[in-house]
Amino acid sequence: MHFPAVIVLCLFTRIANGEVDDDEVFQCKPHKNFENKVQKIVSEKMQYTLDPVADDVRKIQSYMEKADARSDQKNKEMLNIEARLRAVEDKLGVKIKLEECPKSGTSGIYTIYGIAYPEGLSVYCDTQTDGGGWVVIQRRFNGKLSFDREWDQYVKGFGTLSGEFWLGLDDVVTLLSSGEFEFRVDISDWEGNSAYALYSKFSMGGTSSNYQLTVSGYSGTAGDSLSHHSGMAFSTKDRDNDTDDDGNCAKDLKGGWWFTGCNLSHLNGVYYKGGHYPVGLHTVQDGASWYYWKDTKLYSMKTTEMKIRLKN
Ligand SMILES: [Ca+2]
Repeated sequence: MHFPAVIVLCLFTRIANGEVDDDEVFQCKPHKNFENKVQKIVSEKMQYTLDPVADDVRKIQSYMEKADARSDQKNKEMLNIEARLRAVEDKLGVKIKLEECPKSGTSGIYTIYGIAYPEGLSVYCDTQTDGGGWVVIQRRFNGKLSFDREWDQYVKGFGTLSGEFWLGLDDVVTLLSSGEFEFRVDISDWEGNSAYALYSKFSMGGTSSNYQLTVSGYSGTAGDSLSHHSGMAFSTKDRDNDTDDDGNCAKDLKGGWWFTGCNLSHLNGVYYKGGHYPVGLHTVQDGASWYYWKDTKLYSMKTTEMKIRLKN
């Protein structure tokens, strides 16, 4: 694996250009002469000398070689590399941005780069809401995509970024690992109203915890319908991790979520056009719901977006 070298080159390229560029020379491919490449970028594009950070660059290179040589130590070495990168940032007086969506321009599909994605990850970015910079992890707006899916699909993601989608738990966990994130939900109903819920803290455990959710620090207009689910593992119809000993919430409610036994929110529920669905016809409350906004679980949202943003 060569991605540590790739990461550093990408990051310095981003420093030099102010953003990711399409310069073929620095398209995140491994380079043998790392120090010279960095020097070239820094001196030509930034008009800086590498001297203040030369030792750091050499140490990063050393860490990269060690990480390459001992894959079992990879994670630890990568932490060292990241620490060194932070030191380089401090000395250059330039902030290296990781895992971020643009904070202006048009919302849509972008490629973001970072420690775990040296060659980039395609995501849908919300560049406008509350200052932009949001990586959208779930988006629904027409009901064409079924969210009644099994564990593996929720882990890997499904749908298309240009349409409705679920980014995937693994990618979300990886993105979250690069720093502290805030979380936002934007929802709208079928009468033209919209609301949001913002959480100042949002994190998720990995696969060994069944993607356990930690969320707090609510503000917004939609009401806090997610803190209730903090501490819960993710469940799908084929992986019942809820607290209902008798039932299977994800199976009954037709979508994956961090169910208790069962829910105050479930944005992956059934997309009922028109919003309301009658009691009696459906014996369970399986709509795409956000309880404290609509004061009833029997209402399915017209649009939903779940998004994360790196905190400054
Ligand atoms: Ca159960």
